[in-house]
Amino acid sequence: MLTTRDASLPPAYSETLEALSVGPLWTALHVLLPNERVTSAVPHRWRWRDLGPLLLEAARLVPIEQAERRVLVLKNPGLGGAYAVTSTLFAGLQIILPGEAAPSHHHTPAALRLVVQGRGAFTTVDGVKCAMEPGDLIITPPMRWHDHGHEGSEPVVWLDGLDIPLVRSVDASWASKMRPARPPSTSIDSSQDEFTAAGLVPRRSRYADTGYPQVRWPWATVRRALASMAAAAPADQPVALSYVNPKTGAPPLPTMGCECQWLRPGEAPRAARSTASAVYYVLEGRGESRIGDALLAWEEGDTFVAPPWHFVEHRNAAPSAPACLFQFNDEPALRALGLWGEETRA
Ligand code: GTQ
Ligand code: FE2
Repeated sequence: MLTTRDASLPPAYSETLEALSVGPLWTALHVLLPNERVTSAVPHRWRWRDLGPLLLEAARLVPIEQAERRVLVLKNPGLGGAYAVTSTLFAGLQIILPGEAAPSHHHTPAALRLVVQGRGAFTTVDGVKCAMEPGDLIITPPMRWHDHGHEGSEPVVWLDGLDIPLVRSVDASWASKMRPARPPSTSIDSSQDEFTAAGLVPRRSRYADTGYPQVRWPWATVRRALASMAAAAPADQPVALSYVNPKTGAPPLPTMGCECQWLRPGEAPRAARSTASAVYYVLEGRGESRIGDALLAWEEGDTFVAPPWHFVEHRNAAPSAPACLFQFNDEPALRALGLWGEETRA
């Protein structure tokens, strides 16, 4: 807590300061500039086993017309009830039923989605139709129109990641009014024709140049790449891939980065910490992660969060199966601000 009044000063002096909207720095200096990095966010895990049934119930209770986006928001227990999973990031689980449509809008916060369950839904990003298969990553960059539809026969759930708390902290959050979703102008996205192989980019794209040539990364492609790497890498070398803009090598979004890590049976890579915060989603397998002093067990479909500057150490607990962890983080934002740093445990 910030102390704004020095009790040793004459009360009249303090009152004058307050009346003039002025405060002493000396009572607050070490809160503003602490000697240790601090965050109120805590490590936490949300189980799919708990949230899956609640999402289905939300789908029964809340019409899509009313909700516009039917999302259960993951609230970090340390952040006082805020709709924030860390001080910078928002995470939520969204559910859509067959035949439903979530109307189109655009906004200054960047968004990404990682498909959790079900087939047949799609997200349209600036007219580009992105199929949603379990494990797929889809981005909706700042100010790009997007809506969601569903042509399949089972509920579809995905994890939404946005930079809403970060954008709000600089008073830059804004969204357009909703408008009804329009039919997409494409039947596929560029991950299906122009970006199907690493190291190859189209000489000339048939898609509009928005600065985001790829907006979908199919899980089938990512998994194949991870499996190849895992088969070849020595046991002491971690297997992880970063999602990038294939034309520039930059992170997929200006503020958020995404990675996928493959843990071989029994593998537990060296603990590391960074000034970034990250939200993890368990694509496959089961294991546990030590985050700071907390030990979080996880299995497929679970989501968990690592606050900034907490040592993170994952372990695949299965004797023979791999474990795959997706993460999104605020590393690009921190790098852009000159605030990024990391260390591995000695
Ligand atoms: O699907 O467009 O979880 O705009 C939060 C804000 C989802 C969305 C969220 C959004 C969306
Ligand atoms: Fe949105």
